[in-house]
Formats: sequence, structure tokens, C-alpha cells
Amino acid sequence: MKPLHKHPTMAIHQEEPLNAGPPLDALRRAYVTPQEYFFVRNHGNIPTIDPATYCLSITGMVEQHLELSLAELKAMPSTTEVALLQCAGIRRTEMAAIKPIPGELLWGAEPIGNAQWRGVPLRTVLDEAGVQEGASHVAFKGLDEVWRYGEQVGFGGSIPLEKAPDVLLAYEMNGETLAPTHGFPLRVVVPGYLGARSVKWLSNINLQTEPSKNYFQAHAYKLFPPHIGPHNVDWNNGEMLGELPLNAIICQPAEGAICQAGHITVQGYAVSTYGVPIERIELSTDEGANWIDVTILEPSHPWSWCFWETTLALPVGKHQLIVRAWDVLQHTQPQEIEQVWNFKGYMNNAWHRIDIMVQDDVVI
Ligand SMILES: Nc1nc2c(c(=O)[nH]1)N[C@H]1C(S)=C(S)[C@@H](COP(=O)(O)O)O[C@H]1N2
Ligand SMILES: [Mo]
Repeated sequence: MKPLHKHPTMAIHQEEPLNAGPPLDALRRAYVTPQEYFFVRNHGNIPTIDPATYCLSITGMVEQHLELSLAELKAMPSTTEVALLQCAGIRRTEMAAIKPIPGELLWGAEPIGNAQWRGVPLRTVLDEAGVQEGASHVAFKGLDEVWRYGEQVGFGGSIPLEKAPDVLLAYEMNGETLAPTHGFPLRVVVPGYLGARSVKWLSNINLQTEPSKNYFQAHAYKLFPPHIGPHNVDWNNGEMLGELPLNAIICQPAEGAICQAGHITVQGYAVSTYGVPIERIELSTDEGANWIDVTILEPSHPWSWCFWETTLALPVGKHQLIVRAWDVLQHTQPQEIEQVWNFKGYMNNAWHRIDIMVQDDVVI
């Protein structure tokens, strides 16, 4: 499968199913990520769906089961929201460098993008169906085929009902019709949660008392402590992932870059947790002994990333740049990857470190 409408510089991590991500400098160029640079995370095929016959069903603990066509959904009042999507496997490569993480895609800091979504608030659809007393989880199911252990499990996941007011059923991305790769004709967007809950090619919404039993909720995307591995895992344990952790990333210069001595521009992004605003982002060039505040470029928005930058004057030689963010509740990030390592390689938010070389004779 060729990556449709994607920029040729996107790195293809896997062809089948298609998984691809942009270079970090391209990602850092635009606050709203163009579709051509938006990462792609698939577990199965990209289904071909006829918008004329497409139908979304709402089932389970509702007063009235609904079947909505795309035209009916588009006729409902719409809203627009800027929100980022981030894969839980972000920065797995750094984790795998400490201890192997077999069988998982080795993402850097690029499976993330910020987009403007337009669609129907989930609340509107739920109100129309009428949620019954006792329902506490909203489960989503996609139309793609995903096989695990010889079984067609499909892709699904759920959110607690309290999260529903933040959620959008999106049919537009950055003012364009949602591309097939990103879930045409309709996808869920759960702002502030790991990307896996933002189910693409949405076919069913089910109201229920328990979280989804789908493989990707009940089995994958669970967090285990560092001493648990494939040899001793009990899949009934582990924490189901939800909110994204506080994170800050250096996009520019790139890891291993050779920089011209003088003023070096350092740029990156940061992600907040629970929509709590980020208060400050700090950079260290001496293993965390001293920190300088970088400039945060835009006012805090609960569901988007923030861009930051600074300039450094560094002497010739090898340097390590380290970044970390603080939110207004004075939460910050763990120092070492060992503190967050888990055998599935999810949610790495340890201090981000970049090794660079500064020279005074760089030929550009
Ligand atoms: N139906 C379906 N929805 C899905 C997935 C999938 O494989 N199938 N992948 C999920 C994961 S893990 C992520 S991170 C996001 C990625 O969205 P994108 O490919 O539009 O960037 O979609 C989520 N929704
Ligand atoms: Mo993901």
C-alpha cells in the first residue's frame, strides 16, 4: 500500500499495515500539522468505504438504537476543535536502546500531530439516542480488519462516559475531507487521550457498563511495571492507558547533528496532561545541574501542543541538550527512561536528550 497524499520525506516504519511518520523538523514547522506530514498508525487494512451507504450504529444501553447515515451526521450541528493525536508508542526507540522491545514499531518522537477537526460532538449523538442509567463506558469499533492469533479482532476501544463531552466524531481534518488513511468517512477524536482511542472508520458506538473487551483495550495498550515481561505477564492486570503524560521534545537540532559554533537555535514541542496548562519549559546542557527557561510561543490550549524555542551559544565540542516541561500544578517529567520503561514500550516521557557536536568550520 502506497502512502497516499503523504510527503516523500515521511519515514515508512511498516508497509503492511501502513505505519509512517514525518521528520521532526517538518513536524515542528507548522502548529497545525498538514495532512501530508501527519503520522499514520494502522493495525490492519485501510478499508474502502462508500460514503453513500456508510452507516453509524449506536447500540447498547441507550433508550433508542440509532443508525445514522453520513448525510444525517453532517446535517447535525457541527463544531471545530484543534487537538493533537499522539501514539502511545512515541519515543519507543529510546526505551528499546536500554532493553529490547521486540515485536513493536520503533517510533521516535514523530507519531504526533496537531489538527483542526470538524464534526459532530459525541454528546449530540448520545443525547439523541438517550443514554440509560448505569451506562458508564462508550465503546467504539472501526471497520478495518485486524487479525491477532488467527482471529479477526478488528480495532476498538472505549472511554469513560465522563470523557464524552470532549469528544468529536470528525469528518474533516484541516478543512479537508478526512483522508482514507485517517479514517474516512468518520473517526473519533478523543483529545488528551492516547491515539488508540481515536478509532478510525467508525462503525459502531456501544454504551456499556465495562470498558471495551476489544483486543486493543483489554490486551494491548496496557501499562505494566518494569519487572513484567512477555514471560510473566498476566493480561488481566496492567493499567489501561488513558490520558497522555506531560512531555517535551527537541525537534531541532536533530540527534547527532553537527552545528556551526555561534548561536544555535533549539526548537521543539511540548504536550500537557489532563489539559493542565504548561507553565515553563527548561533546557539544560550540563546533565540537569542548571536549567534555562525557553520561550513558549503560544498561549496554552488544553488539547494542542505548544511550540517552544531558544538560542544557545555553545563552545566547540560535544554537547547533550536536555529538555523538560513543568505544568501549573508543578508536575514535571521523570529524569531517566529506566523509571518509565515497560515491555510494550508505551508513554515514554522521560527527559528528552539530544547529542550534538559543535564545530566552527561547518560547511553547509
Ligand atoms: N480503526 C482503527 N482506528 C485506529 C487505529 C487502527 O489501527 N484502526 N490506530 C489507532 C492508533 S494506535 C493511533 S495512534 C491513531 C493514529 O491516527 P492516524 O493514523 O490518523 O494518525 O489512530 C487510532 N485509531
Ligand atoms: Mo497509537
